[in-house]
Amino acid sequence: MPFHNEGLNKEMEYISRPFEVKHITGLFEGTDPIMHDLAYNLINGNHHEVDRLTKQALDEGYGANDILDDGLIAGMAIVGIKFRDNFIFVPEVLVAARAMKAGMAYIEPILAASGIEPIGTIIMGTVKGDLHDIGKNLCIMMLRGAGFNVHDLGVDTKPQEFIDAVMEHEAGVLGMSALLTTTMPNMGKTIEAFEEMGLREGLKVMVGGAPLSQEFADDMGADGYGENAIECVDIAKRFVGIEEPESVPAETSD
Ligand code: B12
Repeated sequence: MPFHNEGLNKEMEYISRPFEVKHITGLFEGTDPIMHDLAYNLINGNHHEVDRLTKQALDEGYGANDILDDGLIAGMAIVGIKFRDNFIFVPEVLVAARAMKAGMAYIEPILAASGIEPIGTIIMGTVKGDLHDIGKNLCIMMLRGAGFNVHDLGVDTKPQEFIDAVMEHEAGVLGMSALLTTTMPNMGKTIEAFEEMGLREGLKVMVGGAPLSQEFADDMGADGYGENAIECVDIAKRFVGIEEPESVPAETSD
């Protein structure tokens, strides 16, 4: 088994797609044991351990960016795959998110101070009339983990609020979530509002939520539709010109 941490070696057994095994192995290859420990504890939601190990790694001289990439994000990549493949469910993802947050509490201020550029700025919100936010929050957590600067507008977001936020933060990507068939049309109305203001050009719009489909997304003029948080990250990366192995469709890659 390739890694120092026995638990992490076991986690690899959940990854079946060959290109993903290669990708994840690549993330950990050549990295130090403390990164494997960090990733393993993040995957399993041990936020006290992630807190302790992140601090220890910083004290030992590891860079904030290396801890983020080699420990936290690498661990979160496995969480995403386990979630997509139904090995874990929402509660486990939320505890992993809490663990990620524990590590990010040390990392974020350092990165902010060092001026490392985020890979893109995204506005995310659940549309008007809709109070569901668990899926949106998972997407945001994964997007932040992937290096995006995400502004969360919360739930029940009116078209004008999306417009104001996109303008204020000069965001290139807008993500909308809807869980109710009655609120899904508010995504289309928001896109129309951007068009009416002459702000649609140059903005990439992605949509998601359990009742949505690619067809619905196409009909209302969205640029991308994602079925889960992994796809959300893949779409956002594509929008900013980054292609990842995760983008390879499952049926062509197995
Ligand atoms: C939890 C829940 C609630 C909670 C919400 C808590 C919260 N903070 O979110 C509460 C109790 C508040 C609630 C209220 C209601 N709910 Co409710 N709720 C659910 C439930 C059980 C789970 C939703 C969920 O969190 N799923 C888990 C997450 C992880 O999945 P997800 O949201 O789909 O997100 C993933 C993807 O869709 C995607 N994604 C999501 N957003 C985005 C965005 C982008 C850009 C991209 C790319 C991807 C993406 O990635 C996510 C992660 O993988 C669903 C049933 C179900 N199984 O879906 C009903 C459900 C959505 N609710 C329903 C209803 C009817 C209601 C109420 C109207 C009930 C009532 N009579 O009051 C109210 C409406 C309140 C309102 N105005 O919004 C119905 C909707 C039916 C319909 N066809 O419209 C459902 C389907 C239940 C049912 N079978 O009847 N609900």
